[in-house]
Amino acid sequence: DISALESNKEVVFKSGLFGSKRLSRNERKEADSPYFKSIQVEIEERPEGLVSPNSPVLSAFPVDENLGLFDTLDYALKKVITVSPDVLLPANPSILDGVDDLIQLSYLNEPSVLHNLCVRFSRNFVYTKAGPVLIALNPFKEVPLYGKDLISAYREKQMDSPHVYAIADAAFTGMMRDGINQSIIISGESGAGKTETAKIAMHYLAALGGESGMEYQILQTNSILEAFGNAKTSRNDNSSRFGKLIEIHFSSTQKICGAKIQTFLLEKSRVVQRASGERSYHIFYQLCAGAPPDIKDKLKIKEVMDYDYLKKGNCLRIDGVDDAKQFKMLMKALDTMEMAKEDQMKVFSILSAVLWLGNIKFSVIDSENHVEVLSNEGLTNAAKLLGCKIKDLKAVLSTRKIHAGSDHITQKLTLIQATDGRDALAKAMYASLFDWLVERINKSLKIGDNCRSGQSISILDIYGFESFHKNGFEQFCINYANERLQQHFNRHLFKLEQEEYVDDGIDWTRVEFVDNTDCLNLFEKKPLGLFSLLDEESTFPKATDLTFANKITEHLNSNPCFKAERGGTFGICHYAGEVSYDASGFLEKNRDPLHSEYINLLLSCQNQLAKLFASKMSSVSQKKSNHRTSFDGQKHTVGTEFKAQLFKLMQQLESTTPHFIRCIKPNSRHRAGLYDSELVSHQLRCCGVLEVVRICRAGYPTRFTHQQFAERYGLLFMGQTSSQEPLSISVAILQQFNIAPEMYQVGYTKIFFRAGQIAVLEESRNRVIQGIIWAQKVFRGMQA
Ligand code: AD9
Ligand code: MG
Repeated sequence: DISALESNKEVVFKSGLFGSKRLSRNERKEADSPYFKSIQVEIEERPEGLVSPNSPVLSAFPVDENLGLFDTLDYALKKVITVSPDVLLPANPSILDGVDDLIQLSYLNEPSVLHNLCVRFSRNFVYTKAGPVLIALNPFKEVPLYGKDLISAYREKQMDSPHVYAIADAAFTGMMRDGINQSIIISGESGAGKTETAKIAMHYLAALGGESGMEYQILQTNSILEAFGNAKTSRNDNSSRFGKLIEIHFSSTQKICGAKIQTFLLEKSRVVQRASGERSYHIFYQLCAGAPPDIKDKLKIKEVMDYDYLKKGNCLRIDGVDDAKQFKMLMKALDTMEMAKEDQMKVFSILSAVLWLGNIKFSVIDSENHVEVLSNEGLTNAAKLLGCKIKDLKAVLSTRKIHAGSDHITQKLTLIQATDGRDALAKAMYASLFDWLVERINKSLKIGDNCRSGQSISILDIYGFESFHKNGFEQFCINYANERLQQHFNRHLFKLEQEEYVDDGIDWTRVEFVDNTDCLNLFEKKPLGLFSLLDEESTFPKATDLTFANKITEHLNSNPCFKAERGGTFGICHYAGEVSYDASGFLEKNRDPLHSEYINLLLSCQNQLAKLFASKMSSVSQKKSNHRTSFDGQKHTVGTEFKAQLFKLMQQLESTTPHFIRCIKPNSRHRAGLYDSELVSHQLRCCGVLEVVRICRAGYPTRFTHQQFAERYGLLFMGQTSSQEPLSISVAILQQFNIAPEMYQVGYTKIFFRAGQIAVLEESRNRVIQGIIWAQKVFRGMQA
């Protein structure tokens, strides 16, 4: 801020690159100019993001005052860097270093926010508030912030520093006090700590509301869902591949009396394929490593190495994870959920069947690539586990019946068709198993009669915004979900912030919230929105991903959030940045076909779970075919169902008081103590924290009660007031310092300041205190 320079004020500088250093009066004199010729800035040397405790010092000289360019000389590195003053931003006075709540910062610029989080992170304070939002930095190590004693301390209000416990407590208190259901909405990118944060919140609520033993069951659901729904990815060794909402119900005596879990869009493609270095779902490896010999024998379970589905991705183990031990814990968790051993065996038999399906191989028999199924161990074991005839399984996997009038023609499948069909069957079985487990868990956690109060706290752990080098249908859905959540976030934060102004009676023109309606419309509008057009294209047998990309470009080009691209890709301007999507696979993933012949085969199986899954699939596919021909436009495609699920979720959340937690990943290497400012700033932007901060800038982010203000700055007051009331003193101080009337507002209980205002008072206060100390020294010297 060059204007601050020219006004010759005592200023502190901070930029994306630089740390901060306060200039003393002497340093200013040494600068030998009414303006600063030489600015000293401390640089935080960050070898690959590491915060160095010994920051080398840089000097900055204006090389061309007209251009306002600064040369900075790095004494340590003997290197001159030229920076424009635009990159220099005012830093906060040192009393604000590491504040609990970013709202307390006088200057709310990005570097200040980054600096503040970094200071706290280096002290192991991983939690910081950004107004009503809790920011949680992943420590990637055990931090002494959890446990019974701390839970009690937060419960008894002996602790008030930012924490997940404080958020969970606020939710609990709010629910009890207002009788309104609450929600804790956790977001952040993969590996940022959402799932861990959700568990920490659950532990707090379990400790508060535990009595019946159900709280223990609720905590155990995590082990089960993580075994079946989490996997090692390149970003997180324990990445959740589904979204989750858990609703915890409380009785009128404030005790947990039931819970309900809802899941969203499991990534089922992972069962059959994945990127290199990634694994399939944990449960497969746990089963192979940990199942006792009798189960292994009965269910034909072999080693991980023996399965084609598990060998893909070239990653069989996770460092520091003992799959066998995890399996024992899973069995315990299933026992806790009171799942009979018999049912557990059924679950394992499906898993084993899925794995063996992957080992089924085809041999090409003619020049048109038609295939036959090879008779191998995969085929016999899969048929045995499913309880069907080998010959039936063979037929379904390699041929298709075509109706021609009243005749049936049997057509051979090509290698690609046969492999896709086999994989679709494996994926459908796994996804059905996952849904069945969730249903089964919900039965155990059944909301009982003592739950009549209807009070609940929901915790949402949903995949964060994703932007990779290549983005597909999964990212498309995930990012759409995040747009919806962002809208919810904006609305509530604006509302809450502005309500405080209105409640305190200050003059306030409502600020409309930053709107992402355009982007949501781009997805949702009928008939010309992304989902509708995708559905339409999905019904044309001849359509391809390329014709889909062309079609949306043709119809949506005028939407400001759509960016036309060439070659089957298209861009969307999300609130968190522009993402380029590759349309390949969109149609197939949206249709998610499972041919009725597979369903019929499963229906004829002796394996009871397989049969049950098939009857569900059959009713879904019935719906699909009915609705395809109906006029209501409601299609049962993956996209449309996901959209409907989200609508329901948003409605549910809308009726609750929300509490937001934004998880941040401090580095991509999963290392403790490493703070990569660039990565953090990217996430702060993506998850809208800077937006909240921006909103605060438009408003009055600094606030003191009249009493607090009079106490802190009373010593600056030179004159006399008619009354010793805190409010009179406060107003007199404001006048003495010529604080412009538009820079503050006096409310019934508080004084509200615009960003940056308090720094002036704070520095005067420091000078006065320094003066007093100096005078005392002189006085003592005179006495001596
Ligand atoms: V994903 O979108 O599901 O891929 P999450 O859920 O955001 O992701 P997760 O909670 O799984 O991330 O955290 C990743 C890893 O960070 C964990 O396995 C822990 O090793 C580590 N972590 C996260 N939070 C904490 C914490 N509060 N304390 C210690 C943590 N370690
Ligand atoms: Mg997770």
